[in-house]
Amino acid sequence: MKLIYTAIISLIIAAGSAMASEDAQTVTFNIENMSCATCPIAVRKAMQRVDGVQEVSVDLESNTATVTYDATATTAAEIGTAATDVGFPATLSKSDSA
Ligand SMILES: [Cu+2]
Repeated sequence: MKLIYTAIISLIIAAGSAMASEDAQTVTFNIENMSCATCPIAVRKAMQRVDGVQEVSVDLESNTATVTYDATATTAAEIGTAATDVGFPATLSKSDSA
């Protein structure tokens, strides 16, 4: 009886940690070189290829990209590099670089 009890408790703990494992974080990048309407699409695609990236929204008007990612899977630096590598140098916006 005690064994079953322990098994049930471990199951609950496992389920709880699976839910908490998505350590979502949102950062904003300043993006250079965006000159037309298709540039944001290229930036978005490059960033979304990075494992752990959940959401990318690129704004051509303000030359920024807002990215939500799983901090246990990737880093802001890696996401910025992905955009830089396809020709759009990305730097973390000042308010996020703390
Ligand atoms: Cu373009």
